[in-house]
Amino acid sequence: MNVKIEKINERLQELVATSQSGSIKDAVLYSLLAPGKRLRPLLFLTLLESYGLASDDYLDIACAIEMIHTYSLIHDDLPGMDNDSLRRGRPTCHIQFDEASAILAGDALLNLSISTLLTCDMDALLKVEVATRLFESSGINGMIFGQQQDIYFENKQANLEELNTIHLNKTGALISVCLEMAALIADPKQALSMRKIGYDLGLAFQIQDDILDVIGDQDLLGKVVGSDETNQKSTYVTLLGLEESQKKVNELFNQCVEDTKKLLRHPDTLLELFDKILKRVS
Ligand code: GRG
Repeated sequence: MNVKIEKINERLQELVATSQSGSIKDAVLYSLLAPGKRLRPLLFLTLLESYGLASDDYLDIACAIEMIHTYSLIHDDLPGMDNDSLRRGRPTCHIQFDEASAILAGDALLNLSISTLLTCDMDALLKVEVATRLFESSGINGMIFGQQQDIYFENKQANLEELNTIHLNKTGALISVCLEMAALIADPKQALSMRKIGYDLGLAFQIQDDILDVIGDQDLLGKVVGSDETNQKSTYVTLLGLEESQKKVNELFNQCVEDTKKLLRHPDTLLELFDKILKRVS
C-alpha cells in the first residue's frame, strides 16, 4: 500500500483511539477505516511535498479532511438522503449499526475533525486561516449547499448550469480546498489559483463518478451502481451522454495539467495523482 495512505490510516486510528468506547466509536472506526482511496488527504499532502515541505508535519490536517469526507459519506447514505446500502465495499454505516448510530457517527467525525485541526501543531494564525477555508468549503456555502441542491433536484430535470452548481459545491468544494490549504501553508500567493485547479479537478472527478455510476463495476467501486437512476438524478451522462461526458473529463484534466505546470516547479507527482484520480475505476 502507498506509504502516505498507511500513515494516514495509522494516524486516523490514533486520533479516534482516545474516544469513549461504545457503539458510536465502533461506527466511526468502521466507516473511517474502511478501504477508502484517501484522495483528498493525498491531494493535500502531495501538493505540500511538491512545494518542498515535509508532508508528515501536516498529517493531522490530512486526517481532519478525511474525517469530514467520511462523515459526508455516512450521512449521504442515510435513508433520508441517498438511502444506499453499500459503501467502500461494506454495508453502509446505518445498515451495519442503525440510523441513530450513523447520524451520531457522522456528527462525531465532524467534531473530531474540528478538534484535530485546532490542536495540530502549526502557527496559530495560519491554522485559523486553514480551518476557516476547510469549514467554509464543507459547510453551507460549499458541500452542504451542494447536497441540498442535489436533493432539491431529485425527480426534477436540472440543466447543465444547475448541475455544475451541484457538482462544484457537493464534490468540488472539498477537493478544491485540499489544494488551496496546501498552497495557503506553502505559498499563499498561489492559493486562489490552486483553488481554481481544485474546482476543475473536482468537477472532472464528479463527472467521472456519473460515468462510473453507469458503466462501472460494482465490485471494484464498492458501492451500488445505477444509484443515480434509482434516485432520479440528473447527471452529466443523462444530460450529455457518455461520450460528451468523457470529453468534458478530458478537457478539464488537460486544463488542470496546464494550470498546474504554470505554478509548480516540480509538478510531476501531483499530475500523476490527478491522472490516477481521473482514470480510476474504483
Ligand atoms: C451529507 C453534508 C452531506 C454532504 C454529502 C460529498 C457528499 C455530500 C456526498 C457523498 C456522495 C457522493 C457520491 C458524492 C460524490 C462525491 C463522491 C464520488 C464521493 C466518493 O468519494 P471517493 O470516491 O470515496 O473519494 P472513497 O470511499 O474512496 O473515499
